[in-house]
Amino acid sequence: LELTQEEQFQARIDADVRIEPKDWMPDAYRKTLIRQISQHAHSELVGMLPEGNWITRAPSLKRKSILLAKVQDEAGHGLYLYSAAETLGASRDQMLADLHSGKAKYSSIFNYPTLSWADMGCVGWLVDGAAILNQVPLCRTSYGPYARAMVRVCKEESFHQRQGFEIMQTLCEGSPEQKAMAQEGLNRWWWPTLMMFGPKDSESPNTAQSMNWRIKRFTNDELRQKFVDMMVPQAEFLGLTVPDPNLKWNEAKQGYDFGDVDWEEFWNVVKGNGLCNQERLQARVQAHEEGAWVREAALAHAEKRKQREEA
Ligand code: FAQ
Repeated sequence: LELTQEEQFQARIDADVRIEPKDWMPDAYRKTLIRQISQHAHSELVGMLPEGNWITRAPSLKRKSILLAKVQDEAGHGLYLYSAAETLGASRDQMLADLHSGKAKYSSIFNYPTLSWADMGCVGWLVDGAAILNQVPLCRTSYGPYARAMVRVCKEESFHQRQGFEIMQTLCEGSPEQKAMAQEGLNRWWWPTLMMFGPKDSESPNTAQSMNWRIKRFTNDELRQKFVDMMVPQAEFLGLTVPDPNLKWNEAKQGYDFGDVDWEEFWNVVKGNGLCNQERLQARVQAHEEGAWVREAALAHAEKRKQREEA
C-alpha cells in the first residue's frame, strides 16, 4: 500500500511529529501558517501602540519602567514571529508592506483606545490573559519554528499578565475613584477581549482544517469558554462586576454560560472601521518611514564589512 505525499504528511501530524522548514508540506498548510503567523506578528507590533500611549503618563517611575519593558517585549515577540514566517518562504518586506497597506489583518483588540491608566491594567490582565490562553496550546502547534517561538513568548506573556492583574488589584484596593476607574476599564475591555478568540466555530472558515493539521489545538469557542471560566473568579476576587447580565454558573457543564458577543462590531473592526484602525496603521507606517535611515545605515555597514573581508 503506497501512501501519497499528503497522506504521509498527515500521518506525521497525527503522530505529533513536528514539521520543520525543509520538510515537504502541502501548499495550503504553508499558506495558512504564513497567514496566521504573520497576523500574529503584526498583532504584536500594533499591540505596542495602545500601551505606548501611556509610557509618558505612567503614575510612577517603577510603573513606567515596567511598561517600557513590556512594550519592548512585544516588539521582540513580533521579531520572533516574523522570523518564523520567513522560514516558510514569506518575505519580511512583503509582510510589512501588506500590514502598511491595510491588506493584512491583525488582532481586532488593538483598535480600541486606551483612555485611562486602568486600561494598562485591563490590557495586561484581560488581553494578555486571552493571549496566553491562546498561545500556551500553540507551544504544541505542529510547525516547529512557530512552536519554539511560542515557548519564549509565553514565558514573557505570563509575566505581563501578572503585572496587569497587579495594576488592577492596586486600583481596586485604592480610593473609590480608583476602584471606579478599574470597573470602567473592565466595562470597556470585556467584550472586545472575548472577540480576540475569533468568530464562533460555526462561522470560522479556518478552524476545522487548522485543527486537523494541529496548527490550532483548541477551537475559538473552546478557548473563549476557558477564558470566561478563568476570568470570572478573578474579577470576583477583585470585587469587580463582569458587564454581562447573562453570565451564570452552569453546574452541569461546570462552566459559565455567557451572553453573545456583538459580532457586527467584531467584523466592523476587522474590516478596518474600528475606533483606532486608521490611527494604528498611520503610526506603524510613520515608524517604518522614520526608520528608513537605520535600515540604510545597517545595509551600508554590512556592505563595508563584506568589502573589507574580501580585500
Ligand atoms: N482580529 O477562521 P478564523 C498578542 C480573522 S495576542 C482580527 O477563526 P483562524 C499579544 C481571521 O484571521 C493577539 N481578525 O481564523 C499581545 C480570519 O481571517 P483570514 C494575536 C480576526 O486563523 C498582548 C477570519 O477572521 N494573537 O498579540 C480575529 O483559524 C498585549 C476568520 O477567523 C494571535 O494572532 C481577531 N480577533 O483563528 C501584544 C494568535 N479573529 O485570515 C500586545 C494566533 C479572527 O481568513 C499587548 N492566531 N480573525 O482573512 C490564532 O490563534 C488564530 O489565527 C485566531 C483566528 C484564533 C486569532
